[in-house]
Order: sequence, then structure tokens, then C-alpha cells
Amino acid sequence: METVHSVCALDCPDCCSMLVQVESGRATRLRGDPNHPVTQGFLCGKVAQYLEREYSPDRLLYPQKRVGAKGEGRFERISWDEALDTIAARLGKIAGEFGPEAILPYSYGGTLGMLNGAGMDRRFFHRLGASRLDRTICSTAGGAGLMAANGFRYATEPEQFRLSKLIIAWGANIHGANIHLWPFIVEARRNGAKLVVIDPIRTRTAALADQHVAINPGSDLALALGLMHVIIGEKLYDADYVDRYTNGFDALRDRVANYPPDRVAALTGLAAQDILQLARDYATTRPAAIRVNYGVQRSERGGAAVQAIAALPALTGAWREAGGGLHLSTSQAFQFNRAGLEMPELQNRSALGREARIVNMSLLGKALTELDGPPVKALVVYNSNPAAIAPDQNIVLRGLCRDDLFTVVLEQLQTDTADYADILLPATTFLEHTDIYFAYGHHYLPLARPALPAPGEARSNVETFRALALRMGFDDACFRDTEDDMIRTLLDSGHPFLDGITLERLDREHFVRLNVAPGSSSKNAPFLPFAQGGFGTPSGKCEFGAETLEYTPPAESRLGDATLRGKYPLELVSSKNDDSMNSTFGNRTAVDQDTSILHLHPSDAEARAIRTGDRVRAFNDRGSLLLKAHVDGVVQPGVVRSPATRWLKRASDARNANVLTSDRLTDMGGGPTFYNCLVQVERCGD
Ligand SMILES: Nc1nc2c(c(=O)[nH]1)N[C@H]1C(S)=C(S)[C@@H](COP(=O)(O)OP(=O)(O)OC[C@H]3O[C@@H](n4cnc5c(=O)[nH]c(N)nc54)[C@H](O)[C@@H]3O)O[C@H]1N2
Ligand SMILES: Nc1nc2c(c(=O)[nH]1)N[C@H]1C(S)=C(S)[C@@H](COP(=O)(O)OP(=O)(O)OC[C@H]3O[C@@H](n4cnc5c(=O)[nH]c(N)nc54)[C@H](O)[C@@H]3O)O[C@H]1N2
Ligand code: SF4
Ligand SMILES: [Mo]
Repeated sequence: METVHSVCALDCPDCCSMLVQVESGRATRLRGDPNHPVTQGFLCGKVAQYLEREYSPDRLLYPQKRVGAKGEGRFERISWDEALDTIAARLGKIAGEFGPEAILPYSYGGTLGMLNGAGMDRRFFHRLGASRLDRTICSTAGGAGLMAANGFRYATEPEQFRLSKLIIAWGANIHGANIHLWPFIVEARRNGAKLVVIDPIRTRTAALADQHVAINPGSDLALALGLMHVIIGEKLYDADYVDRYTNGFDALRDRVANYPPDRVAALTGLAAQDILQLARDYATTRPAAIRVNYGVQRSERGGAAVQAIAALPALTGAWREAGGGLHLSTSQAFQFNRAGLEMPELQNRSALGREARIVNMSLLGKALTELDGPPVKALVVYNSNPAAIAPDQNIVLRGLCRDDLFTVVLEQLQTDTADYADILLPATTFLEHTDIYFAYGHHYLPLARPALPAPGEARSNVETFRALALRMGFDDACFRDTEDDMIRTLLDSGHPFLDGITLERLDREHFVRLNVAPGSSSKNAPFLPFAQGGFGTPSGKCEFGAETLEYTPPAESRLGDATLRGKYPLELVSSKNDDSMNSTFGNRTAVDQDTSILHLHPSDAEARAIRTGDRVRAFNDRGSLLLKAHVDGVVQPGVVRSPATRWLKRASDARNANVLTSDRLTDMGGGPTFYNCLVQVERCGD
């Protein structure tokens, strides 16, 4: 028996280090690394069962070609040679006929590995001259809001939350989606801290909090402005911090003057007194930390909401102390040499000879059905399951059905998207390949070597794109780079946060803390990114940016477009399922049961004669979806919730919540507005 170090590659802020127990070449147990300061020896429930997936009889083991109709899912085994020849020939032909921009890569968060997520694949598509994908599906609205305010996507460390006295989980389902922050919150609460959750849904996190603020979906910008109205009006702000390290205070004061608690109460569905109290608590409790997560920014004013929330710790000076500040993402602290890994300059050597156009992944349906100059003629999908996770699903599926679209899918299991492939290639899991990872919820940089052999003929994305490049005759030396070459390149950025972090050291230590507190005497000194200003904006100050912070309710909300809300009076929030990871565990029956439910408030259920267990239909102009009703206290009147995202092929109507969501984009960053979605619900006949 041996124990091998590995890293959970799933799209989760916690980026856990894990220990794999291997007996005679077979893994028998996974557990969290007890030496990792954030993993702390435990894995979440979903990944604790990952070996079921690893050894699933449904793993894809060989290259296959489609023999049935698109979407039907009938395939026949072929050799790797035939698969690579077919792909190379088809891509070459399409590039010749329509130009290489007719080829679209589509990938997202299947793995957070840098090599398998943004390595050889990017080099391949750049050399080809393919369209570039704008990877907006998750975080770009909030990212843009945060960058506008702070100029860096830096964050309060999770370990410092133990020192906080007030923690606000703002659109953050910590217990479900970021469980390794929870022990620090437990510790803080043991020392008297209060936990406030701002979320339209009574999540597991909200149920465990001291206070649940059940806000109207998409109205967080109004709440942030209302809090600032009180904080500025009652002179509870840190005038010294504001004076030294921020820009635009006068304009902010004028802006928030229009957001008194009464008005904000009407916009957010909260009580004016609660808004007043929250503002006072936040401004007068120290240290105070905000854990804002991506739930806030999947709405029409999501970018501005994050920008306004990011202004709060600058206004109160909460950045000054360990245990204060704000945490959205730590991702930018991983100051890699991404350009060296991705090699965008290869575009100049492509048949296109210039930078290729950019296609927004949140508009996949339109890209496949409307885009011209050139149209998308080939789609190469890896690390993603767009048939299930992209908005406005009916249009996406119509696009995937096109007979003239050549689709290649690299997958571990036969997902809904895989069913539309012309060529389906078997992919390794994170237990089977080498990669280096970034975390978006802490500052430890990990490396993982294969713990297990790849089953059948499965290959890592790195190997597949390397082989494809060679098959297409790309003779650039970079396509012969080994995984280790690529890691060395990535670490070679010259940024002080990566000082002294080498491949050899990572091989020895498995994970290394970034040098986020350079110059400090202790290697565990807290990272206080903005204690003394140092914002990454051009001015070096936190930018309040009041000019962009005017609030209007989302068009798809009960206070929005009158025609829409007349027909579709309920706001659907299809946020994450606690016990799965987007569609990744959608093959499991237990997950299927969670993701096929619609939570309704008793008053909305009664008005429609709906009881728990009834089959219901949720619908709007975009589509219709069958679900099972759950009448409970999870939502407020006017809001319904269905945990995302189930596998389409496991539903009787072959659809999931994304058949209802729109492809309307956020105010900043071109992100999707999954959580602003008006629907009507009716009881189905038995
Ligand atoms: N268990 C589990 N963990 C996951 C994932 C998963 O699918 N399942 N997915 C991973 C991924 S890809 C990501 S991006 C992260 C996301 O992590 P989170 O951002 O924490 O997850 P979400 O469920 O998108 O949103 C968080 C909360 O925001 C709430 N919310 C929705 N609309 C609004 C709003 O308008 N205002 C406010 N204040 N709250 C709102 C939702 O009800 C939800 O409880 O989690 C990762 N971890
Ligand atoms: N309604 C609604 N829709 C949503 C969301 C929501 O909250 N509500 N959340 C959105 C968000 S935040 C996100 S991030 C997206 C997530 O969307 P995706 O990034 O598409 O995530 P998954 O659905 O988990 O699909 C990832 C796929 O990658 C595969 N995979 C894993 N590792 C590898 C690998 O090494 N190689 C290859 N080739 N494949 C691999 C897995 O088998 C899995 O099928 O969904 C978005 N869609
Ligand atoms: S999904 Fe998140 S919490 Fe679960 S093991 Fe992976 S990194 Fe850790
Ligand atoms: Mo995400």
C-alpha cells in the first residue's frame, strides 16, 4: 500500500490537497491532506466519493465516432489514429474553406489544472488561428466589478476569517460551495463573531447563520448603496482611510444620498430597520470580513453590485486588519507566466496571420445559430458540458444538432454534449495526469503527479492537443514541450509572489504558499493586500466609481419589465446544488433527485394548487421544464429555486433549468444572468 499526493481539480475555491491510498495499482481511499492549512484533512462529500466516478463502468475508454443521429448517443469504437486523422482532415478542410476562425474551442472548469485547462490546448488553437473563446460563463462580471474598484483580484485569506468579529456571506453558499472556509467561521463564532448571510435562498449556510437577509434576486447593488447611505450619513466611515487610499468619495456621497433605507427596502424586499442595523453593525464591528461569492454577479447589475460591495471595506477601513476586508477570489495572486504557457503569439504563424476574433461563451446558442463572417463550422469541447450548463438551452441544442457542424468532444463520461459529438475522445481524470493548479479561495500552489494509470486509451488534454498539433503538421518546438517544461515556463514570471517556487520544490512539498507577504519576518504572516492602499488601479487607490452605480431593477424581475412579469411572475434562482459540481456528477442518481426539484413558497404553491411531490411545469418564452414541487421555507414569496444542473438525458423531458435562463449579459464582463429569470409555474396532470 502506498499513499500518493494529489489535488482536487474541480472548479471549487478550496483546491484541496488530497492523499490517495493505492493498493496494487488501485485507489482504495481518498482523503484530505491533514498538513494543508485550508484542506485540514477533509474532503467535501461529493469528492470523498470520487472513486465511484474514477472506476465507473461508464468511463469513456476509447476514441469513438458517431453512428446515430446527433444527440442520440450511438457511437462506434475507432483507433486513435483514425480519430486524429479525421479531426486533422476536417479542421484543415474547414480552415481552408471558411478560414480558421470557423473553428471554435469551448472549454471551462472541468479541471482547474493550468496545463490541461489553459496549456497545450491554447497553443494548438492559437497556431490554428481558431476563434478565441471569451470564458465568461462564471466569474467575469464580478471580476470586472472587483477590478474596477480594487485593480487586483486579491482577497482576505481564508485563515484570517478566524479573527473576524462580523462575517457577511454575500451571495455565498459557504457550506455548499466553499466548505473549507467553514471551520474558520466556526472558530470565529466560537470567539463571538456573528455570521450574516445575504441570499434570496435559505441555503444550508443561511440556515446555520445568526441572521439571514433574504434579499430580492439581483438587487444587491441597491443594498450596498443603502448601506453606504447609512454609513456615510451617520459618519461611521474611516475618514483617514478614505482620504489616503480612495478616489471618488464626494461623488459616492451624492450617489448614495438617493438610496435611503425606505427606498432600498422597497427595491430589495428587506425591512428598512434591518438595512439600518446591518449598516451600523458592519461599520462598527472590527474586524469585519465580507465573503462575497459569484452568486451576486449572475444578474443584470452583477458587475456594479460587486463594485459597490468592494467599496464597503474601503469606506470603513476594514482592510487595515487581519480578519477584515473582502474575499471574492484569490486567483490573481497566482501570478503565473500565462502568456508563456498559452503563447498567443502563435496566432501570427497561423493561416489567419493575426489575432483571431473573440466569441463569448455565454452566447454559445447565438454563436452556433447566428454568427457569420465566418459561421462556426467546427466546435471542439473539453472540460465542459455546454448542452447542460449554457443559458438558453433550446437554442444551444439547436446549434449542436446542425448537421454541417463538426463537433469534437474530449470527455471522461458520456455527457449530454458528448452525445452530439462527431468524434468523442476519452479523457483522463486529475488522478491520472500531471498538472499544476491555481486556487481561487486560498494562497497555496499545488502540483499533482499521476496517482493512477489511465484506463483504456484515455489521454490527458495535453497529450491529445499535442498529438493533434503534430498531426496537423505544426512543427513548432512548443508542441514537443513536456508537462515539466510547461510548468517551468509557467513559474517563470519574475513576480515576487512566486519567488523561490520551483518544480523541484513542488515535487518535494506538494503545495507551497505563495509569497503573498514578501519581506515579512514570518512565512505565515497574513496577507493584508490593501492595509495601506496599494490598489492595482491606475490611481493606486480604491475607485468608488459612483458614476456607474445607479441601480435599476433587472428587466427579468418582479420589479422589472411589466409585460414580462405580467406573464411570468416568479423569479427562478437555479443556483448550485450542495452535493454536486455543476453537471459533473449528473450521472449519479442521488444528484439527480436534488436537481429535479423546484422549491416554492407556500403562498405561491397554494395559489396554484401545488403540493409537495406534485409534478410541475416551469415555463417562459424560451422553454419549459418538468420538475417535482417542494413546498417549504427555502424561498420567499415570488421566488422559486431549482438546484443546478442536472443531466438532460436523465430527465423525462430531456431539459434542465437552462432551458429557462436567458442569454442576456451582465452590465460588465459579458457574463450570463442565470439568476435573473422570470417563469410561470403550473401543476401538471398526474
Ligand atoms: N457543491 C457545489 N460546490 C460548488 C459548485 C457546485 O456546483 N456545487 N460550483 C463551483 C463553482 S463553478 C462556483 S462558480 C462556485 C460558486 O459558489 P457560490 O457563488 O457560492 O455559488 P452560487 O450557488 O452560484 O451562488 C451563491 C449563492 O448566491 C445566491 N444568490 C443567487 N442570486 C443572488 C442575488 O441576486 N443576490 C444574492 N445576494 N445572492 C444570490 C444563491 O442562492 C446561492 O446560495 O462554487 C463552486 N463550488
Ligand atoms: N442554471 C445554471 N447554469 C449554470 C450555473 C448555475 O449556477 N446555474 N453555473 C455556471 C457556472 S458558475 C459554471 S462555472 C458553469 C460550469 O460549467 P462546466 O465548466 O461545463 O462544468 P461541468 O458541468 O462540471 O462540466 C465539466 C466537464 O468537464 C469534464 N472534465 C473534467 N476534467 C476533465 C479533463 O481533464 N479533461 C476533459 N476533456 N474533460 C474533463 C467533466 O467530466 C465534466 O463533464 O456552469 C454554469 N451554468
Ligand atoms: S470540490 Fe472543493 S471542497 Fe470538494 S474536494 Fe474538491 S476542492 Fe475540496
Ligand atoms: Mo463557476
